Amino acid sequence: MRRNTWILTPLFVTAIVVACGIALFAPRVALAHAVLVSSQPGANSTVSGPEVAVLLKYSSRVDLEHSTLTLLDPDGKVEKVAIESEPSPGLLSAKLTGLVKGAYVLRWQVLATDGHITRGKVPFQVK
Ligand SMILES: [Cu+2]
Repeated sequence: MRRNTWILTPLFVTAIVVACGIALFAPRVALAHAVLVSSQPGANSTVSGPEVAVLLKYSSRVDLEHSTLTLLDPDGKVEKVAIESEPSPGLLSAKLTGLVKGAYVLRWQVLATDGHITRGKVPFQVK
């Protein structure tokens, strides 16, 4: 019995340290890279053209110089969209102009301050 206790104790301590390490560290890693929290236009929403203001809110600050927006129009043409500004950390603004009726996909790629690139898309309709 006593010998078993001596063998198990270091393992048990190691297990606790590892579990705590995961519990403390994992959420920080998950929060550090930029995840899209909300968008305007909203995903799968319908908006009025021909001008649409874009606001993309991320979970962390992003590097504007290494972040890109592109727009896929109803004809299948892809166009680069200029990011206008970052009104607050992690919030990107842009303006879409000359939109016609149809289905669009706004694609985003951002570089977060932790060095991770995330990307995604926001499909929307113009009525
Ligand atoms: Cu990250």
